[in-house]
Amino acid sequence: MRYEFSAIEKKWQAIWQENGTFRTGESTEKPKYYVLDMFPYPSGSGLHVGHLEGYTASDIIARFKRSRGFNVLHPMGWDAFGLPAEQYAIKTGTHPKITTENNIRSFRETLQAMGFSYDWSKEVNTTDPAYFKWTQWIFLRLYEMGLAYMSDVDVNWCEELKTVLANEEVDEKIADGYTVVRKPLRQWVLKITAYAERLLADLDELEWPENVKQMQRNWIGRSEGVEIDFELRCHGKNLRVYTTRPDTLFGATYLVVSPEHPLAEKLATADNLKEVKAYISRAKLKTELERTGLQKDKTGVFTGSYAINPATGNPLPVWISDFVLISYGTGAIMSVPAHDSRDWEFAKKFNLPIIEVIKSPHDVNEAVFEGKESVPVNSSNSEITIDGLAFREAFDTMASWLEKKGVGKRTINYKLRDWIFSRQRYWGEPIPIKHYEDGTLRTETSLPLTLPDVEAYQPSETGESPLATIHDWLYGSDEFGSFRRETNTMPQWAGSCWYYLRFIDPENSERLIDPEREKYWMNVDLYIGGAEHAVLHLLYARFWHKVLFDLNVVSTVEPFRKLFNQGMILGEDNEKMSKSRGNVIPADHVLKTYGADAVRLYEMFLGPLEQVKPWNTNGIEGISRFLGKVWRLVYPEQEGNKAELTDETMPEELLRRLHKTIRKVTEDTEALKFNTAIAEMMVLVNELQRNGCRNRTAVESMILLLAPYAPHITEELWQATGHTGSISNEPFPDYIAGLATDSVVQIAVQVNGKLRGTFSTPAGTPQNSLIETARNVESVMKFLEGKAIMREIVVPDKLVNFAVK
Ligand code: ANZ
Repeated sequence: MRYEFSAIEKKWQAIWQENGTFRTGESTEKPKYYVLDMFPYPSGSGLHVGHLEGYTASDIIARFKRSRGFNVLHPMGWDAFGLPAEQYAIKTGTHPKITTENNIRSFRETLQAMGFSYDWSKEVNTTDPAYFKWTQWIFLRLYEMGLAYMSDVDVNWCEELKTVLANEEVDEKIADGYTVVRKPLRQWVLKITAYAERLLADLDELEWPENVKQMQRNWIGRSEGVEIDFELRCHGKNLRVYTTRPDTLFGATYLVVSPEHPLAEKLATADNLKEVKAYISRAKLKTELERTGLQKDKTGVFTGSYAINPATGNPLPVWISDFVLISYGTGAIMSVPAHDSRDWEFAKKFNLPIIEVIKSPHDVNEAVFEGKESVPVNSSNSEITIDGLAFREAFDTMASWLEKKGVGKRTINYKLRDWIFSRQRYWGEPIPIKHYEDGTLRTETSLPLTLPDVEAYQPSETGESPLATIHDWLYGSDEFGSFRRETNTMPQWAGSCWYYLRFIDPENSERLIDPEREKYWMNVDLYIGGAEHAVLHLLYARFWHKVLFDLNVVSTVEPFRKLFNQGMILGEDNEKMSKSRGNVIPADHVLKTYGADAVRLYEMFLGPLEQVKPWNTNGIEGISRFLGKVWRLVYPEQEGNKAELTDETMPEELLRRLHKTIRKVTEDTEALKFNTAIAEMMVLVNELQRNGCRNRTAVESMILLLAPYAPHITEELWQATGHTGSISNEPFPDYIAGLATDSVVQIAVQVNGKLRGTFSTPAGTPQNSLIETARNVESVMKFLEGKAIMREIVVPDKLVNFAVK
């Protein structure tokens, strides 16, 4: 019989659906395993082969864990609020709900055609009022806890999209060609900074890729420093700066404040006022990136005022420059041009003094010397000296001296900023807050607060959301008076901050999640997704999770125990797949041509899961041939009957090969090393075929090993070999340890760490006899002659090393 993937795949997908094969078990007696994908945004362009990579990986794990006796939760849903559906609505007038529904249908079909073993009864959709009721509920808890507040903030305003962007989104939008400017707007802000320390500390415990943890650490950006007061001459006031380098105080030769600093204009003396004012208004027009970017040309203006350096007693000129940000530290700095490159450039441009205070290998007037490796010099006064001290000691000595004098205070600063949480959009969760005429705010009493229908989706020029035009929805009154609803909606990140919880209990209308279920299922054991979410989504979700922990809604402090980033699949041209490049390989197309099992196997065989790798259509043909060989283990002839499987004994070598394969596939699958597991199965299939093997255990074991990878063909063959019931309910095969090792191993013999010979020996040969044989290997003997053997080091089955003198 021929292998007709298309009929077979459809047949089994229908059976799985009908029988609810992948329904999550209700029993809490089994150990649980929660394996989660980063759920997709259902875009209009559909899924491409890149999307399927991570989903295939998580599906293999889900199926593997089921066959290892776990109760597995493997759900799927839709992160469906967001800009593209709204942009499409602006262009076509189609309600984003309609677009979203259509896209979801097409996404779901593709995922089902891949044979993914999702429990579809747990599907969630962030735009469903039954879902976002709870997103709004969380917002109200944040509000009550003082973690959601309104503030006039300088926002990142995107001119073309007419909306505010999060700091985290700015770079990407600028790269896409949008214009982003700073502009003050009244916004909802979430106080993620209150959780900075916990977000940082708890990273250590997570089984996440080190680079992702590091990116989060950098984003949080904890720094230890000192705030130092410089007494302003003629003002009777202090100017407070933040520095991480109090050890360089003796080298501070001028001070700089941000243009937004409350003292900036006040510091201007009459002579300088005009220029200062002009500078301050020019700075407003620049974006943060333009100000802090690596642009060489520093700008600035002298205020005319001076402040006293507490270490030297010298008056230092106070400047204004836009490279100092108001949002960090105190918005003012002490400049140490000898040892900070920005300060150095500024000093060169405006001819300010440069004083070496860290021993430098070159003249600091010629080039800056940064870093903390060297020691302080020129750093003494009548009360203190830090000359010659190492950084830490110099820092502490100086900090303590400043504190004792009452002009300094140790502080910790974070780069992390509070999260600007409102968007001037239609297609998002309405923020459930009412504004009363007297200026008070109250929370909506009945959730969900749903979106009204609107005629036009375009945000207004003033930056208000289209909701502001729907008067029926907008205005109302209750016992507290007349109110106007909040017209901002939540950003796209909101729904994905907690969706992993809703999958556990999607139908619950009473609570966000049932506490018993939460205790059983959390944490997520394995979370698979793209590295592009290293900071944004993963940081926001961790923040909300910690808030929910504080509210006793969840019992764990972190949501995702283990994270795995799949490497991107590039187009055949080695470039990132994108519509504009025209190199996108749509999932539906390859599915039709090669079938789900081949696509699944092929994507996993492309290379290590975490690596970036190009698609290569030729490679998939090889996988199809492999599936053909598997098929012929049971159906050896194209037109003929099934093979008779027997209990014939297998040759020793083949038996060992079988058990080695089971062991390797078990271990590699567990470790998400799918490419090497597949390679091992290919070897076994070749060997079985070469030996014309009809042994039932061998053939059935091979089918069981392949089942998580290629679920359709293996179901079909499982049935063909006389079984009823789904192969998905079968346990993964076990190996016999004694048979799963090599029968003969190669031992390397070294003398003083250099390879001098090898020999073969049965696996498990005891140490003494390994040493004995090694000593007598001819090529080794001459290196031992006349030498005293001080020590033998043995790695069983691998190596003997003689340390000689
Ligand atoms: C003196 C000094 C000497 C500094 C030196 C650095 C090197 P991190 O480590 O990132 O926290 N700084 C402080 N506030 C600033 C602001 N609002 N805008 C721009 N720069 C600011 O950076 C802390 C350092 O960045 C501080 O330490 C300060 O410069 C600068 F050899 O003070 B330093």
